[in-house]
Amino acid sequence: MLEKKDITLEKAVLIGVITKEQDESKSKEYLDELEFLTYTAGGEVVKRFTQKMDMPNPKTFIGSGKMNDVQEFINENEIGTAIFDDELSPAQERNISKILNCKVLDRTNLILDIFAQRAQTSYARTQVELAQCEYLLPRLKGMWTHLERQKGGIGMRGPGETEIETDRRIVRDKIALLKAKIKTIDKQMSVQRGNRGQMVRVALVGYTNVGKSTLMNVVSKSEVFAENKLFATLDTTVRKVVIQNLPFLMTDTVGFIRKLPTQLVESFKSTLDEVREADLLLHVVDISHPNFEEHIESVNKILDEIHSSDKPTIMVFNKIDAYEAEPFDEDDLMEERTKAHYSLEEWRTTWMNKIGDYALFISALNKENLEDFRKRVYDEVRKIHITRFPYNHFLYPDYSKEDFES
Ligand SMILES: Nc1nc2c(ncn2[C@@H]2O[C@H](COP(=O)(O)OP(=O)(O)OP(=O)(O)O)[C@@H](O)[C@H]2O)c(=O)[nH]1
Ligand SMILES: [Mg+2]
Repeated sequence: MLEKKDITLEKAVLIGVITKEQDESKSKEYLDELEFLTYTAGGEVVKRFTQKMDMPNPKTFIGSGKMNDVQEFINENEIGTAIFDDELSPAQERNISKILNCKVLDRTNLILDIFAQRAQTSYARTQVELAQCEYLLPRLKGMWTHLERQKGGIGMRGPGETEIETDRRIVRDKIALLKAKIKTIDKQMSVQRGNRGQMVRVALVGYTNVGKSTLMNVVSKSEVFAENKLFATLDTTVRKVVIQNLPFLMTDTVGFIRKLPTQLVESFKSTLDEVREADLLLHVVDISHPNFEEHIESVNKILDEIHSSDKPTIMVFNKIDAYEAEPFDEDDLMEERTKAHYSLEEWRTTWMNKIGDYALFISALNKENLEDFRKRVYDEVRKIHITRFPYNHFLYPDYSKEDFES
């Protein structure tokens, strides 16, 4: 049901709003991300529409004038998909689909769809399917009357594809079934985790596409799939890593994103257990991304939701090779100097300085500063290790560069 299909790029338009909380540049950044999500899902963005308003219209998200523009454009250019940069309420989705007469998706839809495409193992598939069913349930009413479900493509993969006639009861039964299935797998996984003994567990966490898997591969010499698309990783990989004789476990897991659908956080609960049960977090950040500070906030918010925000955490600022400050013209008196103009050195003196030792600056791709990285991780893992195995203390001296060749 969740087959990955060859798809030609589907033409889509994006629709976002500019509000008091979300100024023009924020709105642009969000739409950039939405475009990246669309591309990852197999779509091509032909045009973006934005509207300034105090808050989204409760009936149709944007106003009727703007909606006319969108409708005209869609008709003239044979666009099949309109994607809204927020979660639409079931009523909004219905109203808009009636007006536009094309496939209407929101951010949540898109993320769920990418997860469905990317799920490799039956466990990940089951988790995604559960999230999709939960998203679908409140939206069933009248959903298929004006649109044939057979249109396929983005947002249409997954449950429901063969179940146009489904009523809520069937979906509810399915949810119960999927939950039971997940519970069984959870038990097995939890036993597996228990079998790993008392080894120190380190989890890579971070926004999607920041380089977690790349770092995992460099450090553990493994071959986890990494690529320049969102949500390359859905299944958790655990590897034994040894730094200077000190063994520990490193986990690479699913990336986070702004407004990660709650259904997904819920159903990926056990995947996220790897994070919850970790002794040390490596919070990887793509410092070359203009929005990296907001990414950190989103990740922290999700860590908080899964009760993991008080763990020892090393912030790993990755992609320093790609960092570029916006050029600043000192003579242009109209231009105000902002964070976007900071050099990496300046960044280091900001709040990053306050976390001191717990901030690292690396390039996983170019293998820059990896020695620092190994040393910091070694020190931190060692601290935890010797509380668990006090008699092993003498085995692991302070990390020194000379002794360490690998
Ligand atoms: N320039 C640069 N690119 C990097 C660096 N590290 C990773 N990348 C690239 O960033 C992209 C994403 O890398 P991944 O390792 O797949 O990122 P991830 O955090 O595992 O992503 P998800 O699994 O999607 O959450 C890939 O194209 C990598 O080659 C780096 O240090 N510098
Ligand atoms: Mg990954």
